[in-house]
Amino acid sequence: MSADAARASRPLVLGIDASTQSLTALAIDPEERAVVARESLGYDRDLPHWGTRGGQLPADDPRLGRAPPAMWAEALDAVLGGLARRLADRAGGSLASVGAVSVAAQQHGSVCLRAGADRALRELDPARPLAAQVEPLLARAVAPIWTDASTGAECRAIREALGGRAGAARRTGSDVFERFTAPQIRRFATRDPAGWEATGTVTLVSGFLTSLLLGAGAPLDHGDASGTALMDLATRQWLPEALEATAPELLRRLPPLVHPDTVVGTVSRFFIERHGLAPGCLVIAGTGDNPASAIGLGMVAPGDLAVSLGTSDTCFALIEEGRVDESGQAHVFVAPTGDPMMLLCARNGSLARERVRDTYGLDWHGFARAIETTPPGNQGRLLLPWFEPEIVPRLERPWVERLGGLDERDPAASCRAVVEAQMLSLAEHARPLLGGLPGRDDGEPDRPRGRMLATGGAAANPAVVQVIADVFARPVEVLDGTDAAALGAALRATHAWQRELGHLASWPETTAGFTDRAGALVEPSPGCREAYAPLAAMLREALRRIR
Ligand code: XUL
Repeated sequence: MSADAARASRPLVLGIDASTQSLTALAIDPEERAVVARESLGYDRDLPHWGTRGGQLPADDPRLGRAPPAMWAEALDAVLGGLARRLADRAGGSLASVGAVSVAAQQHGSVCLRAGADRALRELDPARPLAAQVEPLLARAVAPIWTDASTGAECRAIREALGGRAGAARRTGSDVFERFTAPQIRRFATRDPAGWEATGTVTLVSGFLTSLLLGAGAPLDHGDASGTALMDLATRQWLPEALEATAPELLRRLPPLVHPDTVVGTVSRFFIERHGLAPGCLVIAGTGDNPASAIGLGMVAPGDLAVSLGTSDTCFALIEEGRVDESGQAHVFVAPTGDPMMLLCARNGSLARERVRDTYGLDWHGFARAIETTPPGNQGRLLLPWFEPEIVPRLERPWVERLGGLDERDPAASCRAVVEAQMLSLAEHARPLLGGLPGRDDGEPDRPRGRMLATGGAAANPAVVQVIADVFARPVEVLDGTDAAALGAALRATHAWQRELGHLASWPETTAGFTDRAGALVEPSPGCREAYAPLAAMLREALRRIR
């Protein structure tokens, strides 16, 4: 056997990420620690007959966020076909070498399947496309997704049943948010009782796609279930008070809950005959894209923290057991390691940076220069960056304000001021869950900390990364997170598969070689804690005033 052929027949693992706008599959070789094939499809561009824009269906009401689940099924079918061809091009490889597969997907979205869908899934015809066979199984042709903001009234009702913001956060890990699954189910069951009656199973996007792979109803993992507002974070069981406040006879419609590291079965005949997967290929419980990304970025120990700078900025971290944010801004989900993880999502990310950059007619290079020519802490000046309504902090209306005498005619100070305000806001809102951040007043001693990562488009800008290191007072590694969720899914599948084979690989052993640092560590500047304490206090004061 040639070296190429030998490599092509080595066991592979598959990770699939169904994100808002695209579906991506990665095949990895866990032994060689390499991604061996990638296939990706964008819904708008590659499946235009569904009529989506940005992966969702256009709607007159801007608060609605909807997508057709049958489109995700078609994407899965197409991407696996494409991936099989790519592997064949690689010295005759095939999906038959795949030992395990797992799905990551956009969080919170709910898919309603008709009673009896289980049997139909088992009997899918491999000679026919998947989407056409899945469509009749849907009790609701569209799924609400995480961009939906139409459920304010439903959130209030469920929040009240859970004892208000703090009560909801204590019980479920988060306050009840519009995009979370429980208020979405409540809205559907109330407005379309016949549709609810016809629903045999209500599952998440990750659970839906995992069910397709299994040819049977798949359990949900604790990670994705923690974004439903229906799971008791302490016991990791469905929470009776939340079920009752959401919809009648909900429990019998919900899948069972499992630890993220669970093998839930093997792939169905459809995928064996249509795409050439092996009969014994294991299916690992699916999870949300954020928990999967944590693994895909190599965040495997409590204290590991990442800031991802994109259209929206997110900050996530593995945290200690038992912490929640009773003010209801930050979420606590369950990470694939089983540890709790914090997630903060700020909408005014690159948009706000671009607004300020464009005001002064700069390009990104000029924006970086502006930051470099001003000192950390910006001599006490800050620019509140909420050009659009914000998620964290919760703001229904835009709020842009220059503080500490920041002069509009000063481009350099303004560029630094917007980035510092964004990072300070993330740090400030992470504080109840992390402790030990600049300007803290919780009196906690410094504890040993893990890795801190920066990823996403703006992390390519060294001046911005330096601000992150300074504000968080931690050395920062820059990582390319483009396929973090799909890679995380593949690494989760690897971990669970090895466990099934009796190899108890640790998480650092599983991720090593895939998520290691590429570049140099960016160290915090000397004196940054002192420089940011007054700004952190100024931001806290502004937040009190705004609320
Ligand atoms: C997280 C959230 C989004 C989606 C995006 O709470 O709503 O990050 O998971 O795919």
